[in-house]
Amino acid sequence: MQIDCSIIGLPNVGKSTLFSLLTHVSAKVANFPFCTIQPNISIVYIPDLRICQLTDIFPSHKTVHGTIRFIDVAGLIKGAAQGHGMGIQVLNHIRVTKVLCHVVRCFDNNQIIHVFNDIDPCRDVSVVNTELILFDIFQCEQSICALQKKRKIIDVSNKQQLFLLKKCLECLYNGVFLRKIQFSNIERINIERFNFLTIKPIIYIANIDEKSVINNIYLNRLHALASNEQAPLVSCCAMLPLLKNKNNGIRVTMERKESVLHDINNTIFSVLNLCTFFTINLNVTRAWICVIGTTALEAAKMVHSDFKKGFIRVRVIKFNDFILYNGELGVKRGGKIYYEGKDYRVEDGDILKFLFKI
Ligand SMILES: Nc1nc2c(ncn2[C@@H]2O[C@H](COP(=O)(O)OP(=O)(O)O)[C@@H](O)[C@H]2O)c(=O)[nH]1
Ligand SMILES: [Mg+2]
Repeated sequence: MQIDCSIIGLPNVGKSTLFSLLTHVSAKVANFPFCTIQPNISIVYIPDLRICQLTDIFPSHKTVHGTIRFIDVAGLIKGAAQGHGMGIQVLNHIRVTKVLCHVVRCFDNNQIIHVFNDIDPCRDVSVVNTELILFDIFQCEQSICALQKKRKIIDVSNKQQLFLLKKCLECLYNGVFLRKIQFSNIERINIERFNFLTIKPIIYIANIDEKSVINNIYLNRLHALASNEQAPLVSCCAMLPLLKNKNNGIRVTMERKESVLHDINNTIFSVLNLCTFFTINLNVTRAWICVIGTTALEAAKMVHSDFKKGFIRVRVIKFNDFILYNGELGVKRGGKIYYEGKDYRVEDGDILKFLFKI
């Protein structure tokens, strides 16, 4: 499953700096708004120590980790939803992503331009969030119009769509993010195709300065806002300082980079409700990312379309059993191999083998 994550926020808050930190791809960074014009896109591997533990016991030629694709876009300003400052292009780019990482400036530095000339994270968040809502209102109104034009050939499903869109529009007019609304399962499936922005989970990323890690008043304010919205907040220093001692300094910087990536990855997993299952054979040990609750049949399709077509059953070994019993043979002797049907719900750490007929 492809996980696309966009990095959004006001201009000049450190989005591209964070993107470079996460992806090791050097994006253009400069101290002026709209330095980023075309989106920067890069895929990063999700480090999962369990893969090493598996290959220690059962070596394979190659290992494949799960991935996340990060998309760093131009900054959003007031009026973006009406097209100011490439707003429409930016908002359209983020429509196709699954989660929004919203970078908020939480550091003082007179040398770094702020579009409003002062630091106020809650105001900054509100400016960007307003544009997200306005863009959704625009999309929603357009979709309602298009459906109403089809009125003469209206069928039950169109009626349902119309009802659903009107429900969304009312919430948006009241400034309510669509992710706050309780939708039925059917409504959730129907609404997916509209790619609304405010239905996507948001992760706030406080870009703090090394000097103000402790007692950062901006961070405290942002914390209050995020917990009020029940949105996760990750704090990091997007621009890691170059440390004095050359060798030791590089190591510490790498560790910090990994810890930022780790925090953001974990938060993405949590907001998107994701888990990892594994497949092992002599050629490759591979981690697969799926939504918690994915059935064995859907998981089979992810691995190979033939596995779904000819699905018979799935052999499940729990990761902890694999380690405890030192591999497949031990697990077998310990009676810890399970065979499940197509409706089995995959759990985090499952090692799956699909049995299928051609
Ligand atoms: N002091 C400090 N400066 C930063 C930090 N993050 C970014 N900057 C600087 O802020 C300016 C804008 O950064 P950039 O990543 O291009 O911002 P973007 O427009 O949001 O992509 C650049 O001069 C960066 O060097 C940070 O954590 N601390
Ligand atoms: Mg940028």
